[in-house]
Amino acid sequence: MWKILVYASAHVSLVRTSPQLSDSYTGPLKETFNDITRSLLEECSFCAKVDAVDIVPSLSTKTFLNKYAYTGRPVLVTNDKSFGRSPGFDFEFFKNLSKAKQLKTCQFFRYKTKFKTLDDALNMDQDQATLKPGYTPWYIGWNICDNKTIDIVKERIDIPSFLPENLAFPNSKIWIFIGTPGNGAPMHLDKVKYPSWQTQLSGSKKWTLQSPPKCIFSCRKHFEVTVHAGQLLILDTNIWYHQTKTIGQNISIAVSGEYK
Ligand SMILES: O=C(O)CCC(=O)C(=O)O
Ligand SMILES: [Fe+2]
Repeated sequence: MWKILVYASAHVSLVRTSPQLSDSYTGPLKETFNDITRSLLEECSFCAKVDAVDIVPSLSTKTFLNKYAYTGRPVLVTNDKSFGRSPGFDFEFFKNLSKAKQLKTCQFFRYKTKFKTLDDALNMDQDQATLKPGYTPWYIGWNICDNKTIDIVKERIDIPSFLPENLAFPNSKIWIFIGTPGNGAPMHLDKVKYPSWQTQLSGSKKWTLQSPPKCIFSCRKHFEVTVHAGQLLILDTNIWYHQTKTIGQNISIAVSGEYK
């Protein structure tokens, strides 16, 4: 059986434009081949027609639901009307929540920093937090999953205007990513339950997206898109490999949630 599989998968790589064995051949090899090809085509259909990340000024709920929400097609929205409700949503805000013991998290990403916990990170040296010359660079992320904290934070969040409220926050989690220029998250694939939106609240961040290696013959491999303050990205982080890097001079702050 393994021989058949090896043989069949070798052929999958060779026949991208004609994914069928000769019509005159029937038998187990053809079935296996067709199964593998069909499942690869299905699994790669989300990226097969993506030439670049779509960039649109705004989205209606209808377009969001029909074209992007569940197709895996990423989109950058540059001028969504939700933006601007949360001017005080910054490092100090989280630092104060942390001091008041109101910031409960389920997951903390320290990335390249040495901070052991989110409280440690938010308690960093003031010069480091405010990017004074000579500061040590940092980039961190975390997930707020405590309902009380979520309610406090939600009041200040810019949920995309086109996202129906009953689809937002299916699992009551909010993600925050903050850091200094030149830093970000390494290339990875997530295992969260749903696709995500992420709003850039300040600074700018370059995203690099990659389609899965198994889609090498169906999809473009590499995409880049820069998200500036006031813009938001819709991305299924479970199917797109992704990496980020803060660019420009300012601290990058972004808030993210899933939708079902
Ligand atoms: O914003 C970032 O730097 C990383 C975000 C990320 O990995 C995610 O939303 O899954
Ligand atoms: Fe991620």
